[in-house]
Amino acid sequence: MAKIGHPLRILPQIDSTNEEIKRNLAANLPEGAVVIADQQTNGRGRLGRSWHSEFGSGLYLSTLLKPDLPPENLSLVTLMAGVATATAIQHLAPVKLKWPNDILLNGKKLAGTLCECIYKPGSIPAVIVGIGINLNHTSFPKEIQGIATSLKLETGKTINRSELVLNLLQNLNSEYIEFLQRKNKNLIRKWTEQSNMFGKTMTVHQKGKTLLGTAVGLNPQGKLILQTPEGKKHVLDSGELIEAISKNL
Ligand code: BT5
Repeated sequence: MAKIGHPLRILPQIDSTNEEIKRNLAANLPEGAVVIADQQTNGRGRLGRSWHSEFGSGLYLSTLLKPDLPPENLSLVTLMAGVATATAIQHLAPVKLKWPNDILLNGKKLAGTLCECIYKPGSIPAVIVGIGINLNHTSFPKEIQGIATSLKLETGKTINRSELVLNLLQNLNSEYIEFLQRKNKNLIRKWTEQSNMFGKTMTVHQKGKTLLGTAVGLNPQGKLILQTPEGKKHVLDSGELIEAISKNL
């Protein structure tokens, strides 16, 4: 396994760090390569959504992994990225993981991860792990003002991006080693410990229907299990929109 962070490129501006990695795949970009940008002009979220990436205020980072594992293990990469990110921030503020890819602080979104798998027949899949963290933003655009926050807004402190990057890369490395060793139970336990979703009531919009239930755990593939008031268990897909009914999820 290559060390995550070698090589490391820091760019003043790019459309999206995930896209930049993707563009370099054909040139045999090595596993562990990292791209960081001071600003993204087309930062991406999941499902075609965008990621607000203003100049100099956030951490916008992507890395390339090439895990030689069966495809069913790859769904856990998002949880791995979440655990590494939350662990890297924990000493600055009490962040919480929200399934599948959010990192919340005081109930607002502080960071998000975007993991993209690229399969090529006969070769190990390329997994691009993108991480966006709001560090020193003092405000957000109207559309996300009510849901987004930054470490500066919540703690009053100015965050040093380089220190956080070092911490994040160390955590990504150690989580990735465990991931390759298929210590999935460990990963799921760590994710669960850093989340406050469990035991809370929430609604889920699933194929045109609304489901009400309590989050009771993650299955071995890292999917969320929701239990309805009648005791029926549903396994959720990550595309489904979850809204907390309880506050501070
Ligand atoms: C995510 O998507 O949370 C994944 C974010 C990943 C961003 C990183 S930055 C480095 C790398 N390069 C990229 O191009 N992307 C990755 P999702 O769960 O779909 O959440 C997107 C939603 O979060 C948006 O629709 C907004 O509602 C909200 N949002 C957008 N920008 C935000 C921000 N800076 N802080 C908090 N919330 C934001």
